[in-house]
Amino acid sequence: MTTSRRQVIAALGAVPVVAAWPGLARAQGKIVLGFSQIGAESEWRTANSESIKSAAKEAGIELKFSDAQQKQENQIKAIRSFIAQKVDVIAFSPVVESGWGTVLREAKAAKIPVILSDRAVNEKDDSLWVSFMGSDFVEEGRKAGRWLLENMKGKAGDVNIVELQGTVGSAPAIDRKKGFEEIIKADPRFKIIRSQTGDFTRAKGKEVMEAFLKAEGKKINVLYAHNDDMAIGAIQAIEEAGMKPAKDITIISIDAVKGAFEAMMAGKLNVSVECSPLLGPQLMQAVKDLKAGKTLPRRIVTEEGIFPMEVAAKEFPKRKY
Ligand code: GYE
Repeated sequence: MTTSRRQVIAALGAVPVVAAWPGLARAQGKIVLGFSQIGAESEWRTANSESIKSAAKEAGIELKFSDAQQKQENQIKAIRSFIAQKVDVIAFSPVVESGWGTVLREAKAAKIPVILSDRAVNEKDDSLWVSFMGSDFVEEGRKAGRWLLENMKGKAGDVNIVELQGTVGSAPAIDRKKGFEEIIKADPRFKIIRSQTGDFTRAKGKEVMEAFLKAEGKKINVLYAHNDDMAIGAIQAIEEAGMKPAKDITIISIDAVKGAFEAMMAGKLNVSVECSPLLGPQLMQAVKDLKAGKTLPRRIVTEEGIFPMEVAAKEFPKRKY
């Protein structure tokens, strides 16, 4: 299995693909990949779609790309249409974790292998997909928590945190909350005083932060946002309330997209934990490997770092998304 840059492969019980999907190795001509994308809710998602489209082109794979506008029902429709079109491989980024069993069984019955891209599903029967590639969201939450603990060492008294969660029921929202809480519970001074979804968008992030500020005002010491877009929306709300982002309120977010680097260089965001959307090349490699009858690792984890504002200007020119 070839991997693109900085990808670590963990082969957790590999599946014999040819035996499981007999039609595939026999397929002729250009490989057809059906991809169901969540939508265009964030800078991350836009970069992810772009990575998939350009990698498909480069790999000579015919891509049927469908945008679900953040609705699970649209993703299910798209997957059914891929099955009807008899594509070679289906890949998708599930907007939420649950509710995929029926459609995945339909794909399996049609002998079309499914790759989960970016987000996981919560289904007991793990024979319904051949591989899951993407980040470790729990670890991202832990990184955010560790940074906070380290950077609040000198502060006396309670640390009041407000949390902007991602899309309700989505893997990154569930896991980023879990990883963060796991770390901060080590110190009882750290308290999440408000937590609400901002659906991973700037507009919602701003709106919910306005409500937090109305309710808690100067009590808020820290904002933990599950993605950069919500943090950027919240920064606007904080400024409009006459407070200084990254100074009056410490701000932590996840993704490390260019918009976050710009906010850090402007001194308005303290830190962003990296989550790479550049999954296209490894997805196309996986599709080719499947077609060649190779065995895919069950889990392909993206390797990622963390960027505090102090290094933002130096790192910015190297950023690809
Ligand atoms: O962090 C967020 C996006 O699933 C990792 O979805 C992805 C998340 C990403 O909308 O910005």
